Amino acid sequence: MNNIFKILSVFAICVGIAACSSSSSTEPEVLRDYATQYATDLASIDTYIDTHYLTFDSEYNVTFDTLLPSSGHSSIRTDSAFQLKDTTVTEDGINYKIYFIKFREGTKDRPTQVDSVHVSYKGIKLLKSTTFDQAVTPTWFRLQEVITGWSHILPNFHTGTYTPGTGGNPTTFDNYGAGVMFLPSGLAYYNFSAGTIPTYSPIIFSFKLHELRYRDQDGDGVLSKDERKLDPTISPLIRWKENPADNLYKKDNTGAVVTDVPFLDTDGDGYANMYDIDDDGDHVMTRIEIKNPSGGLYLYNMIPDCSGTATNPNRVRKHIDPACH
Ligand SMILES: [Ca+2]
Ligand SMILES: [Ca+2]
Ligand SMILES: [Ca+2]
Repeated sequence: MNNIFKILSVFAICVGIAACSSSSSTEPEVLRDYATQYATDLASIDTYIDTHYLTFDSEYNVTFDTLLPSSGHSSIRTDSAFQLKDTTVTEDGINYKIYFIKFREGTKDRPTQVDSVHVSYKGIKLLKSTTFDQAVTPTWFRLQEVITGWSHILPNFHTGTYTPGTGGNPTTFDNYGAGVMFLPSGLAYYNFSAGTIPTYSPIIFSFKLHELRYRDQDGDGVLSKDERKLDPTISPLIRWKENPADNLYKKDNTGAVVTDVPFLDTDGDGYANMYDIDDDGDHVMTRIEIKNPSGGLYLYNMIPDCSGTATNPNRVRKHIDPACH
């Protein structure tokens, strides 16, 4: 059962049509105050990581258990076999702390919050250390369609390499990003329950990021990751949540830390570039503007400026320069 998928799909539908079947197992409870619930969840998570330990094998399959004085293990917080990190994200007016562990960062591509990822994972109920959901075989899903916590943590990891299976042997994955995240309920299912997950449950996921697909939501030929920059003049190295250096990806082009990256809407028509087929509002579709001389589309890094050159890394690319037409 891939609950992470199904529950959120139901959730999205419920929100979209504002009426849900009363027989649905995901019928929400009365909404609690976010700040109060977060304080409760964070206390539970802090207690858990001080009173439990984890072990992992060479494939980063993770097991959690209660820490006993005689067990010879260290708590999740103090274990030197890995480092417990945390990051702060803002949702619903709350600055949520998310603890996570990066067993391995991965070596290849890094997703943004709007891309598709191919992951295997295991979801664990915080208070009982029992598994409620898992996908041993990697599964595809879109980060915009699953619980919020995933879209904040997965962009900290990279994919790895893989060898396609031949002669009936399965594809093998290597060097992929692998980790664990501890999510307060406000970044998970909050007032929804499903299966064995009660409402208002903080939960844990271990995961492996095997592969990703960069998406082009508006089909204009520019990948969404390249349409979400803070500013068209920003260094291409500091695109949104793409920089390999953890401490850089949340900074804008002045070096200031940004907590929430706004959508870039070049022509100010209310449609963000990643959803706008004419980014600069010059009535020429982006897809037409980025055609190369052989009739194909320029890769983002090759799109020239109005003068037809692509040498200046900080150039304003022609499809977001209305003066080009
Ligand atoms: Ca696009
Ligand atoms: Ca627009
Ligand atoms: Ca245009």
